[in-house]
Amino acid sequence: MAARSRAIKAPARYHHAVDRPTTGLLPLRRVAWLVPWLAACVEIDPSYADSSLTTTASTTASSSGTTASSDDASSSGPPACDCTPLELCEAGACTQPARVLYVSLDGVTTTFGNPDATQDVQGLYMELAGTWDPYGADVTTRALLLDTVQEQWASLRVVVTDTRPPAGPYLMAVVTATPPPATLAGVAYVAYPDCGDAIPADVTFVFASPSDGVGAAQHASWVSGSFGRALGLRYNDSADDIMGFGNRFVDACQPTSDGSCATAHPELCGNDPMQQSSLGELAALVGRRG
Ligand SMILES: [Ca+2]
Repeated sequence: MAARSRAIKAPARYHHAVDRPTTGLLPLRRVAWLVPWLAACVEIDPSYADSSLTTTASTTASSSGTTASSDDASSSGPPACDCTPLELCEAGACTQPARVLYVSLDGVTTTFGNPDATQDVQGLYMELAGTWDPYGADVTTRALLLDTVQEQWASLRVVVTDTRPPAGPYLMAVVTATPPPATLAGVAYVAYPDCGDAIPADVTFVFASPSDGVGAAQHASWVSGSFGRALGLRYNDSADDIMGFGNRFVDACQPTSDGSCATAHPELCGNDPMQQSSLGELAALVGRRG
């Protein structure tokens, strides 16, 4: 079992930090809190067993269950498909995504163990076993969150949904208005740095509320960042990149800022294991949409 590590995601222009305690699950070390007026902008990466999580699907598609998946929305693109909400539309045909990213917004009760999103089992911290309130947003805010996450993954072969898929594997981000436990105070999201994406059904936590003053768009970047960690992405200090302080996955090599694991595809960046292209890594893992 890997040593636990955690990363702290700080607001823009501030550095997140990663530290790697050498002992087991507890206690956590307190994360530095850098911007008091901004709500939790800290991310923690525990490093014992867990799996992947998935992100959203299109808001309307997943909620209504009647419309096709997300990428047929544009009027001038390829022919629309009559796909199920958990399919992609690629070149006019319905295809199976490489990953399903489930954004859990309606509350959940989790247990601690070998991670399995389908069973609400998280392997992050024992303190994260319990009942978590819904995100609690109105329809518009909820749609903004989901649409933003979907846009952030739009070029990749994933489906993002806020409706729990009937079967796994899928990743799950628990977005909850419940504050984190005291040992995780100030944390924005918690995810396991799943180097090489060894875990297929990660569970991550995003501590966010529509009333926290941060905004659904920023919450979306936390959700996507947590999924990025669950798929093995490392952090950087980019102002643009979700794995830094931005709101999109950047398709360019950038120096990483944490030592959680080697870059999975260093060949994308001149065989430099300390460089990472966030979008390039994700594309290498799940593919780009056709
Ligand atoms: Ca994973």
